[in-house]
Amino acid sequence: MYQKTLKKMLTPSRLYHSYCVSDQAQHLAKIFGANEKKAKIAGLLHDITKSLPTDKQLKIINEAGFKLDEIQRVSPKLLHSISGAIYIKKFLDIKDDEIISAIRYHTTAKPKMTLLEKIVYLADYTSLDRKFVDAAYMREIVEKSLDDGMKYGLTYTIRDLIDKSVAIHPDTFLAYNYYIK
Ligand code: DGI
Ligand code: FE
Ligand code: FE
Repeated sequence: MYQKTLKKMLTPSRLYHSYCVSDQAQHLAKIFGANEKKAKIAGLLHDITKSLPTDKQLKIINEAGFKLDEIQRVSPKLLHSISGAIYIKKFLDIKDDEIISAIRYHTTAKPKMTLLEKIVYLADYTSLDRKFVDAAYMREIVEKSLDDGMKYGLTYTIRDLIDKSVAIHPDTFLAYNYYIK
């Protein structure tokens, strides 16, 4: 599914990551009773524009009439979730708003996420290709509770962003405030 597009769009390591996230998203969908097919597709396509240079991503975003906010304009890593959501709708003819939204918010997260949005966000952290120290521990948390997983993932992300001295997007800290409760 979407193999040609994925191979054309992604570097080999990003392609491998996408397959791993797809598997993990399907696994989590099975545990939590979400739509497994949608989870599989959203996982597969979540980073579809990640290997594109920034100028190409900006072109996709601008042509769709999407206005970037102040933080998005200075944070290249935030662009691929926006350009990815536009890309799958425009070029892959995906009409499912749940899949589109799961890709749109897979990097920052946001408050009150849907089951599929949480699954894609967390599959991205807990896929088998993730080797960071906490990945195995986080895999255990996530299989018990997606909301505990969100709390853990957002805490980890915000710490990491502070360590790197980069801007924290409002969606990220609003999600953090929502899920630490
Ligand atoms: O695309 P992946 O690498 O698989 O994972 P991702 O989509 O979660 O992207 C992670 C990157 O996004 C990581 O370098 C941190 C960055 N990021 C996440 N939230 C924010 C952010 N960067 C900024 N500047 N602000 C955020 O709120
Ligand atoms: Fe990503
Ligand atoms: Fe990813």
